[in-house]
Amino acid sequence: MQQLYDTRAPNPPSRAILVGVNLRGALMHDTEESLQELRQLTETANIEVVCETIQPRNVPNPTYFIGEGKVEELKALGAELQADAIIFDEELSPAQTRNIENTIDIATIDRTGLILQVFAQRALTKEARLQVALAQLEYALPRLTRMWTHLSRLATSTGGGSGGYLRGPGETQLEMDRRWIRRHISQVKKALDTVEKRRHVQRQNRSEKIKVSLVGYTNAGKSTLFNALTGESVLAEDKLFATLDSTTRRVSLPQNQLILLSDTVGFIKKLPHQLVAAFKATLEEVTEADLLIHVVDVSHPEAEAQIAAVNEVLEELDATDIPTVMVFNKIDSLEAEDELQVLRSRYLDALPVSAQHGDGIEKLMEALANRFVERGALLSLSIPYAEGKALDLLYKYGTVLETEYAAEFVHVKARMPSRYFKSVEQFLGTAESNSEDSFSAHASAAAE
Ligand SMILES: Nc1nc2c(ncn2[C@@H]2O[C@H](COP(=O)(O)OP(=O)(O)OP(=O)(O)O)[C@@H](O)[C@H]2O)c(=O)[nH]1
Ligand SMILES: [Mg+2]
Repeated sequence: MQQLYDTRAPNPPSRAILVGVNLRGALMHDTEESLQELRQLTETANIEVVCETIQPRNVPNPTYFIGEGKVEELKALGAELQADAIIFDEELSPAQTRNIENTIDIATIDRTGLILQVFAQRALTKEARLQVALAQLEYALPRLTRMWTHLSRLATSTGGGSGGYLRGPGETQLEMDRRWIRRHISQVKKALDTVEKRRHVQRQNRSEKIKVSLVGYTNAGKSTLFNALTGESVLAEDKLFATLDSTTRRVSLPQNQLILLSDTVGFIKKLPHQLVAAFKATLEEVTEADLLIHVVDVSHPEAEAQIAAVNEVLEELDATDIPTVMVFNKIDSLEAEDELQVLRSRYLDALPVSAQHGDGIEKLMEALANRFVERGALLSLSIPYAEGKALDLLYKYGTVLETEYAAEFVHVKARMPSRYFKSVEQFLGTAESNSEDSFSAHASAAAE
């Protein structure tokens, strides 16, 4: 069973040539930036980059994506530099991958395959490993190239010895491999189902609470900000996809509201759709949030393109309607304040912070608190001492503004979101203390 989600290739490559393609209409600068990110991904996968090359082309060559001459050039270069992988900054079709591999005789990996490798290496929990395994298998199904030969080896090891997985009559090796992958996909899905049911129960327990989720490009500083807001110490490091699992903690905001804050997996340009699909359960922290905090690394030269990439993934997740607070992180790394001007003019409400140094964190907390205050109606309540639970609920879901301990009652002024009214309604106080906007607010909030 262990192998079911142990998808790390037994002999990963160690020396790679990176290939970018500058297609007609694309800016060379963008191709270079993208290749730079591919380099970071490659290094994250513990593969050394021995050479980088960019080929300008009008359109992709259907057989090889790049030109035939370039393939020959790569073959010579690969031999000279002792490369054991060619990594393309594009999504190659299964046929293109096969054609290049057959000609060059070096493992050929595309951007999607590399991202999957990084995820496979970084997945720590059973759930993350199963999710990555599912994405890898879906990706492998139409390909079955060299990269996946370990899967066939795995087939014999999980298939119960030589008799466990025999080729059917007239079945080619390829068909057999495909059959094996399909069977494996359904096994992984089943195992994932079990893990996710447990997560679902956990989540149901939280359904009454205000959920806030950090989203953003990988390496933007989400985990660092999570730690700054919660006092936790989840892993934050200068690597792509340091976080694959989500972590949720309670955070108490300045006006006493409690929220549940989640840190989760980062996004990247051209995030493989197999991964988005496989990580659906983990990403529910995002899709079911009441509010998103979009963390941007404003010291990154590609900050704006990264915002767009994050928005694209949010669209794919159908999460664009969730209210979002934009946070400009790493302001300590800016060389000049005016570097921010363009972004600032585009995102007027964005909050500048340095998650690492703590600048702007208090303001962010206040901004979050104000958002949730707005959502509640103002109430005056008189709660008998025996009904302490109602007071707990106010502290938990609402904002307690004033308390006065009298002989028989605690008189409380608080704001409470409409969905929790029912739980405290019976303690609504006198007409005098409700003379502010409470009843009308109550009525309009209840009608939401
Ligand atoms: N200078 C500076 N560096 C920061 C700041 N916030 C985070 N970092 C650094 O940025 C790197 C990435 O931070 P993480 O918090 O791991 O980023 P993440 O968004 O969680 O990244 P993934 O989990 O990989 O998607 C780390 O090296 C942090 O120390 C900041 O405010 N200023
Ligand atoms: Mg992280």
